[in-house]
Amino acid sequence: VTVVVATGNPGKLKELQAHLADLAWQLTLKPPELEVEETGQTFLENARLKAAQVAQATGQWAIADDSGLEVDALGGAPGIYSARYADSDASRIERVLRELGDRPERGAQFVCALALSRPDGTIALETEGICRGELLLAPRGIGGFGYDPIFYLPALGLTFAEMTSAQKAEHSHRAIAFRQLLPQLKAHPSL
Ligand code: ITT
Repeated sequence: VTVVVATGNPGKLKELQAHLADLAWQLTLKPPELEVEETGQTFLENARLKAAQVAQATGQWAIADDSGLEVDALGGAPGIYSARYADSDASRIERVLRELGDRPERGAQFVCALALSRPDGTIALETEGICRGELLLAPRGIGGFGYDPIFYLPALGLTFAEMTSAQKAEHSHRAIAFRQLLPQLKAHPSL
């Protein structure tokens, strides 16, 4: 079966392709001109919107990921606005660090919602994964994308940007979401 990976974010796309590599799916890219407005109020709502609209526009199954960083001391910001918080990864990181300042409360979590749509735009499967960590005072590491350089996992003593892609693929919010979704994808009668 052909499945469209409904993202325009190259860092995310790479990780989604890696998580989906075990399935016997033919993965295709979202047509770049196809942009979905994220009008939802939650990660899951936005993941559903993106999957459904890309599926209907292409006539294929589509999988979407809506994700972001929730900072405890900022009341969950940037949350679903993570991609819209500033116009580059560096300035997004700068803004979060500036708003958090040197507050001792450093807790944060990454959230990843995944939704799989049938070609008609109805949602077949969905799930959400959460990874808790801490925000550093300054970026560390060059791997990954987005907010990875400031997101620190005490259990590994590394930021997401200091991990290998295999380590991030084992511990991330996306990994946690896929661990729940993959068995359902493999068992799905139409896939
Ligand atoms: P698509 O909607 O086209 O998939 P996007 O970048 O707009 O791309 P989102 O709306 O889901 O996607 O925004 C997610 C943002 O949250 C993303 O741009 C990053 O800034 C951040 N983010 C999500 N997952 C991340 C990860 O694994 N590491 C670092 N930052 C991440």
